[in-house]
Amino acid sequence: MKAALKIMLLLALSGAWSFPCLAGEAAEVRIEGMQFVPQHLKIRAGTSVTWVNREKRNNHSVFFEKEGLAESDRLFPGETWQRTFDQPGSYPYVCGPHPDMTGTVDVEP
Ligand SMILES: [Cu+2]
Repeated sequence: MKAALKIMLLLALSGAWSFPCLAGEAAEVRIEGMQFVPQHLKIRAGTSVTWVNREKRNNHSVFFEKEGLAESDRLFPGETWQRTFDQPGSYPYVCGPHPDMTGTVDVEP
């Protein structure tokens, strides 16, 4: 019994038991070094993704151009932009002023 408790405690401490809740999850994409990090983000449906501009000077945007959505406002250093993904699918995006900056959000059911 004591050993079992010890193992449970170790598992809890190691993070093995930290289950993400499925609804209302949050994820973050950093913008730094002229890149979206991570460039390919995998999330569950219902997750809100926040893009954070971690640059010192450059401003960027988040533009889901292929969906025909409006480009986000320009994100200056320290600013954020958020979108919630309720439908499964693959969502490619670019940075408006820097079309070479690309990223994808893959939304799983
Ligand atoms: Cu950019």
